Amino acid sequence: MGVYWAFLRLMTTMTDTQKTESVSTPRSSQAPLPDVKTLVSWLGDMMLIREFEVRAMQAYQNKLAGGFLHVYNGQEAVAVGCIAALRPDDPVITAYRDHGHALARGLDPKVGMAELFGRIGGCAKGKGGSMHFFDAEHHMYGGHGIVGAQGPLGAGLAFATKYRDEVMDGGTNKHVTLCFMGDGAINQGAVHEAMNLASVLSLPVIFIVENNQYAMGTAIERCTAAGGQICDRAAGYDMESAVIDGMDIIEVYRDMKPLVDRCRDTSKPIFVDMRCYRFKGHSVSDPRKYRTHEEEAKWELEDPIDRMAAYLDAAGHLSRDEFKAMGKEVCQNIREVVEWAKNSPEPGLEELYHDVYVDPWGPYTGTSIPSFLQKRSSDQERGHGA
Ligand SMILES: Cc1ncc(C[n+]2csc(CCOP(=O)(O)OP(=O)(O)O)c2C)c(N)n1
Ligand SMILES: [Mg+2]
Repeated sequence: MGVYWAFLRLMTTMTDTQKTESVSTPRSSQAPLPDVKTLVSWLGDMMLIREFEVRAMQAYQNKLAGGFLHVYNGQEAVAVGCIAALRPDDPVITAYRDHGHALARGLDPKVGMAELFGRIGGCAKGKGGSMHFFDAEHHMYGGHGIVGAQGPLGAGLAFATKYRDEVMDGGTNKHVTLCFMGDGAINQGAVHEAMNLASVLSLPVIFIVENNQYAMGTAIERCTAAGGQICDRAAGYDMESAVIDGMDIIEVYRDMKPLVDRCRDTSKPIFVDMRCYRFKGHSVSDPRKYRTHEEEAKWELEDPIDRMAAYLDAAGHLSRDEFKAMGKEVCQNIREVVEWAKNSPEPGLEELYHDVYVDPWGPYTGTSIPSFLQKRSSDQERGHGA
């Protein structure tokens, strides 16, 4: 959070093309803001996600975390602002850059960090890692590593809630599903099938493209036809769409809330082009040679945490000293999170085949059961298994 006042400068230096505005949500229909306490809590949530990611990267370099690691630095306003527009029981699903969404949804950061470290205390008992954060209690349905895979799943979640709400609960309840994806996912066939089905079946789902302008090292204009106007694709599915400035949590919330409310009321899908930028590489091992330092520096001036802190300060809601104190508290919190995760044991070998199929052996009929599991398997066959 180096450039605290940067956004004020940015306001005077941004060109018209860099500014985004909602296509289908006129300013007059923006939602009013909640109370100050809630606004400050959004800032705290974004700071928590940022610090979680900073410590996750350190842990990765120290070999405490393995596999892949895709951090969310720069995009915090998207997850926190969108999820603030939901009810706690609305489903959320996303891709592999998923830590921010899970934390914004209420996942205990200790449990998230333990998942990164491959420990039993993790949300998937350490077996999923960074790309597979899952928290059914908070209606966070992953964490998906296949680009675009969450598109059909998001439509399916919306179908499930609609069926339950309308058929089983007699229309007394209505849910909205948020299906986040990267800009790289919009060229996946499965996403288009899901959008078509969502429109045809009138499903209450909002497809939110976190348009950070790169799919791994490939810039959107190099791999996506008409990449500057991806909302045009929504028109092909007779779907309402909006462009939102994803670097400003106030804008995210004020634009998203009416969309969420409308989706809940009408049970019609919506498509959002959420303009944002990831501050770090695609994954931690990405040297970022496909973009310039100047470009990165320009976008860092839009840091969503600094912008929110400056907004609260200018409005007289949070002084700079109070902001610093919040930062210290978050750092201390995440230090404890890392210690907790380190102290969580690794899962035992017997966990290897658990939670894969409902029946632990699934369709397995072969003879190559690992020796350490042979006793357990024969116990199960005799009906003594867990
Ligand atoms: C179907 C499929 N193809 C390719 C990959 C390899 N891959 C992993 S991430 C990625 C880029 C996705 O970029 P984007 O959707 O913009 O998400 P971001 O990383 O920017 O959040 C690719 C091509 C994959 N995981 N799945
Ligand atoms: Mg991207």
